[in-house]
Amino acid sequence: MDEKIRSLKHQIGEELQKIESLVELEAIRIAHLGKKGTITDLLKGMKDLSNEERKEFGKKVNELKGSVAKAIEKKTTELKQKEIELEIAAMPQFDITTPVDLERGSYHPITLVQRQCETIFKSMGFTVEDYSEVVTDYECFEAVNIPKDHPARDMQDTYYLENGQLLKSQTSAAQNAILRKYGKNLIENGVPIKAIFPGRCFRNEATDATHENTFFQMEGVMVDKNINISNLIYFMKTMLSEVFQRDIKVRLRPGFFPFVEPGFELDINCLICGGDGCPSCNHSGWLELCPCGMIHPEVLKEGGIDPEEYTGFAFGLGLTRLAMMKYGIKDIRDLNSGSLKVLSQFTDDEE
Ligand code: FA5
Repeated sequence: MDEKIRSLKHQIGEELQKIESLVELEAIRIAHLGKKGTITDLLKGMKDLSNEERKEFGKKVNELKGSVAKAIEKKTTELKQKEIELEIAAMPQFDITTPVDLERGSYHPITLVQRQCETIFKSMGFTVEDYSEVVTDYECFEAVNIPKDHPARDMQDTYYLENGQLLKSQTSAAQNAILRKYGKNLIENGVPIKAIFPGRCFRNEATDATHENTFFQMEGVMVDKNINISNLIYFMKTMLSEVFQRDIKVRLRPGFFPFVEPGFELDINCLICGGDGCPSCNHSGWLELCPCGMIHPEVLKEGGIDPEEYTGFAFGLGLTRLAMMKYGIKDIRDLNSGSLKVLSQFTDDEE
């Protein structure tokens, strides 16, 4: 009987060595370990043995069963590993170091200048605010000292919605909310209000090389005790020299806006023609870029701030025009064109 066990063990070992697939392995498992398998068969011969021999034989058969099961398990792992290796070898091979020619997206030039201005102003202690594009008549006009029937309303052809609200025609629409948001901290803790708020503006205007009906502005306000025009000029100068990284000619001239007193127009020497005059500057050599001024006492009052105690400046930077000047874009309409040919040429300075 022992001989039978030994030769069966040897036979199974040889069979396991020869096979190369999981299917063959399963056949071997059934042939030897299955209900009608060779190992179960061995037990059938036990009836002719004495009790003692039977015990001994049963133990050996069980050992054989265990070692065969273990060998099959080992072979299963081996064959599975081999199958995976074959699958990998059959996959299409590629070299991950090969350079690829993927078309990269790029930021819109307005996004680029907006981000740059945000970085500049943040470094000077300003916070960046977001504001809705749909506003009320109060926010856009009344709160900034443009009452109903005021002739200044004609300066901006506004898009009105059926519900009486309007599409923001100027970022000054956020001034009142900003004064109210930070006024408490100014009054109670002496922390100056320093905020910028970029945003899209809409005006029902005829378009040309420098006018769009949808364009971006970036409003800025600073309010504290003793703020004066020299503070305003300092921040405007710093912003422009940071954006252009070179000296550019600007001029400041009186300008009328109901929410500032005094008010200024800040023009930039046209960088498309160098000031000689071209369609991009309406042949004047100058481009209106950033009107500004000292916040009107009525606007401060409406924002909950005492104009006897505090003063401040505000500016309304034309971001879209700034992008034109920075990137040498001759016609403002190219910026809203959606043309990738035009827009994909611009990259961030830091890239
Ligand atoms: C205003 O909108 C004022 N709210 C600016 C302001 C803020 C003044 C705070 C004083 C204090 P204006 O309408 O001039 O002003 O527009 C400001 C700037 O936005 C312009 O100088 C120009 O650069 C840009 N801008 C105005 N209209 C257009 C347009 N149709 N297309 C492109 N840019 C425009």
